[in-house]
Amino acid sequence: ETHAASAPDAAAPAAETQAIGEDVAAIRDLILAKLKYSVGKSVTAASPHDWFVATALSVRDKVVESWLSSIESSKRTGRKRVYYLSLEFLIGRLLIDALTNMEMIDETRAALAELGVDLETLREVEDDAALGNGGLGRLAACFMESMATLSIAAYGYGIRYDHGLFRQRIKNGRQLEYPEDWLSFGNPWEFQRPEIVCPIGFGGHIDTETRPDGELRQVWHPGETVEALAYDTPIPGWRGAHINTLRLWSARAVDPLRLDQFNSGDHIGALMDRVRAESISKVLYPGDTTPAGQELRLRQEFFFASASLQDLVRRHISLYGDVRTLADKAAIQLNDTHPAIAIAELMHILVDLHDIPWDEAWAITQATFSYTNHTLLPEALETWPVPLMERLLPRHMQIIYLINALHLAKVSGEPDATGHRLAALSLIDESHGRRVRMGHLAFLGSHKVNGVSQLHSDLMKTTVFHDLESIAPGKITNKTNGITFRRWLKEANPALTSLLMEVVGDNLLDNAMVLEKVAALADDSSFQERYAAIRRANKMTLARLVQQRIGVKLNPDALFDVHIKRIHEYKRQVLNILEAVAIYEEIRAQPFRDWIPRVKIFAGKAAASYTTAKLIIQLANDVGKVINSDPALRGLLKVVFLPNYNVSLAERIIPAADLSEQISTAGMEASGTGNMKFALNGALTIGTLDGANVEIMEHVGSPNIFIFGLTADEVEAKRSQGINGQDAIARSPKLSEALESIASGVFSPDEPHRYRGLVDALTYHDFFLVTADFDAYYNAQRAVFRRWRDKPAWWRSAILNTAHMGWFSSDRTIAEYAEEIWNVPVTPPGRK
Ligand code: NBG
Repeated sequence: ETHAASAPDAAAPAAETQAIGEDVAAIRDLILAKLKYSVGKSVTAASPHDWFVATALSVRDKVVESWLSSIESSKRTGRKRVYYLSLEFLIGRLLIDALTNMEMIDETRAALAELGVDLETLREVEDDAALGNGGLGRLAACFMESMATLSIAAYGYGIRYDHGLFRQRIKNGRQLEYPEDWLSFGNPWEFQRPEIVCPIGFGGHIDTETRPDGELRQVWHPGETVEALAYDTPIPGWRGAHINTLRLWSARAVDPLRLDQFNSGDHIGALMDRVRAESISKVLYPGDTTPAGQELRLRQEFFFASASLQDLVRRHISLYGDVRTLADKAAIQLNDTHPAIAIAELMHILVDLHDIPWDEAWAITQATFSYTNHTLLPEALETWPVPLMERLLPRHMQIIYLINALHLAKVSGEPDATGHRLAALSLIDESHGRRVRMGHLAFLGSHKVNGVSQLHSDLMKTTVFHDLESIAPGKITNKTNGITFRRWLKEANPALTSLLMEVVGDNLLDNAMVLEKVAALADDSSFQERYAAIRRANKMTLARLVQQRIGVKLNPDALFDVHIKRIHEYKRQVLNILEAVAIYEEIRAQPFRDWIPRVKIFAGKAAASYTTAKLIIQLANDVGKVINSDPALRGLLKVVFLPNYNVSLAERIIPAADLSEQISTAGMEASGTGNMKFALNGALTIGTLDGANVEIMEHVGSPNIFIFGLTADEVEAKRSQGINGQDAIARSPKLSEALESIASGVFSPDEPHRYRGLVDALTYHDFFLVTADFDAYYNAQRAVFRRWRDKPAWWRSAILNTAHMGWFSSDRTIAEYAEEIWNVPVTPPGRK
């Protein structure tokens, strides 16, 4: 059987220089060797997946060479290491990324072509590593790439989930969740490290022992032990000069099987311990609506925090001999509160296992840790019930109590120490049952705490961390998020990258600030034409994909208006759908006005238990179904929902977008990073003054972004007056009509009342202020139309967006963390 992947012009080897020709031949031979000896297939029998694995293994060899020397050199020079602890790494595919960063992509493409294989086909067969939910996980992946690019000796630590974020299917307009299975064909990028195994304890009891020096020591005897097994993935930085490690832990039972039980005939019972242990690394974000689900989530957090801490302390001691110098040689970044239990774990290691006095241990801990907050939404600020902590992690709960007692003792002497204030400062929330506040623990155990955009960092000081900030002024800093331009410009939009490099030079990916030079060409009509032609080609490609996936035909000359991200009420997909409905009715009423053909593109997943978000997905699909099949529209408006949004789909959609929807209720989106990817690729933003939109506006200039709606302050003021939407609806005929048609079943004739509840909520309890912002949004969309009609003005704005987005490179963000939080040097990339 043959499944050779096809190449368009396999027979025509490129006319390269001699050196490149030799490289191509060497790569070709290496791929052939990998196919034969590592995959075990012949050229005639190889499937596209086999070719993918062979190609991945061949570039991996180059990566490994550089990886081993990076590790050696960090050891030799005694460099301080950065440890990025994150429950999520939303990596996506790695083949094009590795080839790009190792600067082997053109040669590999040519080598494969000589073999009759198309690299683009191989790109598509790789499964996304979807070990994250959304922005937080993708940020971790961009940061890993930038830390390697800047030659920081960094490790990412996380969990190797057997099943990443669920696969989304849309059936009858509804989201269905299926398990994702990225490891089913193996993972050519990772190395299992069977020798690196950490025991992770849970439960049990604590004994008090007397140390030889007469001091007391607490000894934790866990009731249950699970093993954490390491898998390493090398992460190459740009130009491949430095390679870091992403170490992911997989859970394993200490005994794979109870042999006596198995032999006595209880075949399933004999495996119970194993199933229970392995469930820890089974799935990303297990549902936490049940107590069992909550417990599993806490087990995951402790499992990976403890394994990572044991591993990095062991490394430190083997290199430097003394755990007390940890803070000089290690910086640990907590990506949100998910790994915050690591603070108690380090105290346990220092105090209980290394006999370090408490105060000294606490000083080491604070100097080592720092914490990034990614949301102010109350439901996302983690707290754990005290009884659960006491049962699962009895010693860590004791440690948390002691941290809290010392902390409260310190503040209770102050004149303003009212009971109210102490309750707000306490690590234990006494108001909803007794719960441990993980954000407070992360704050107290860190020397720096940061938000992810200027607005968000400012709001942290006035809201959730108001009281803590007052006892530690200056601890909260801002580190506005960024994105890696290697993936989000070069890999996603190679044609645009080449055009830009013609203007700014080929060091664009070394120093993104050179993009500023492009601004000079914003009004140059021939440059505008070339820029626009690239967009058009990207839109054609996307239109083909949409046709393939959902059978809807798109007009590539229509305005592509794109809203892709997790589905959440605060992100206000509903506001966008309402505008679509309003325009739909207007076009039907006046079909021959000079309408601008437009395609609204939605994609995103809803949490499996989030009923309203799932209903919003259904609404988008229902509205699309009616609009797309209405002949009266003559194709002037299309609404499409692309299923199974992931990193790879984002890489296809973003370069084809004309308009980027960033329309969250102001004050609720901590930063956003999709907003940066779109603006870099030249989509204009329609958005609120929320998260990093504010800073994007400052960089691209307010004429080149469509800002509308209530500000964060106005949202707060408005909410305090009540969130009834009736007045706003009464004032806006377009809004009331759109709501009425949705509520009456125009888009759900099979079930006319499907959206009654949704519309009622907007009318009487509009917490996200959709109704309050509707008219402003509608008008901003009309301003978008006016700009679109003036093509030179549109392309000028688009080019200026690209030109001024250099600051949003994650290289800039990471350089700030390195200097102001981690205290480690950076080495900018450059030609070797
Ligand atoms: C998300 C925010 C985004 C932000 C990313 C990365 C969580 C908890 N937070 O606005 O919602 O861009 O983090 O910082 O996922």
